[in-house]
Amino acid sequence: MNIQWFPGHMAKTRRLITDNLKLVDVVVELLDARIPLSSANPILPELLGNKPKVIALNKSDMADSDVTANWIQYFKSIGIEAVAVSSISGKGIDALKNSINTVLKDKIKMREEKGMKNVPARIMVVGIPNVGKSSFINKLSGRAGAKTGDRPGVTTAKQWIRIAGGYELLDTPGILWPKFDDEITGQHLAFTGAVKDDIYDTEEAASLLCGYLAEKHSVKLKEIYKLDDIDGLSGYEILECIGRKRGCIISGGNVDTERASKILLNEFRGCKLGNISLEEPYEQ
Ligand SMILES: Nc1nc2c(ncn2[C@@H]2O[C@H](COP(=O)(O)OP(=O)(O)O)[C@@H](O)[C@H]2O)c(=O)[nH]1
Ligand SMILES: [Mg+2]
Repeated sequence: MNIQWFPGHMAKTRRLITDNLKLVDVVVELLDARIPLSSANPILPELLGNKPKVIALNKSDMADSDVTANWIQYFKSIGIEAVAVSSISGKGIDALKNSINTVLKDKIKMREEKGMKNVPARIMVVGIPNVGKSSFINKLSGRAGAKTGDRPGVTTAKQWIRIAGGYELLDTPGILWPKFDDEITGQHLAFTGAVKDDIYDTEEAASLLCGYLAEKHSVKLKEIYKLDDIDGLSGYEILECIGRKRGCIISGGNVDTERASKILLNEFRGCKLGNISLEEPYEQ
């Protein structure tokens, strides 16, 4: 599932997206609502030029809804249409269609004036791996099994999926790479499971997550793992406390921090600590 982004892949991806862009009226950029900055591709704006775009903040069911609302407000303030969606529940899909109509308003009007009625608005979905592109395409199109290409740069016959309301969706999403060179981005991708624990080792990711949670969500962290005083402890030490509470003990009474790491990361990703957004607008 994980894609290694070599320069060759990146060049092919660029070309593929640029080619497909010519066929569509609007692009839906899928971002993870919990990490709208880290789940964004750095060169997308350059690829898109002035092609109309709508941002879908996906996995909003896992994000802090107040923070997501702030993000939508923020994007609005810089002239970008954004909506919160969940590709699991289908929440926000209708709002997304409205946003597409909004950004295509002039184009639709122009087509009508030329007597071109009922021309479907053609949509392409783009996003980094695991952001939910296949799930989103399936939800938007109301079809069941995922059958979308998951390899970058692989050209397949283009299929258009008809969607109620006068749209056609390209069944192959554009798969973009995340930012590689930013440490915080890497951490946020690792915490949310967007990358399969391969840019950080599990213990490093879990220790960093403990540090973050102790700083921003200490009440919840202490409650869920029944921790006493964690003031002044390092992320790794907190991880050890969590391991001890969860019975992750190896011979000699030491904590199995590897197991504790997996527990914490799984529970964080499963929202056991609540709906936590890792990134907020205006604090960049
Ligand atoms: N909770 C939640 N999970 C989602 C959502 N969208 C996708 N997922 C999950 O995220 C993972 C990656 O989704 P997928 O559609 O394969 O992502 P893709 O790699 O971008 O095509 C899967 O486990 C999905 O079930 C969503 O809106 N909410
Ligand atoms: Mg996919």
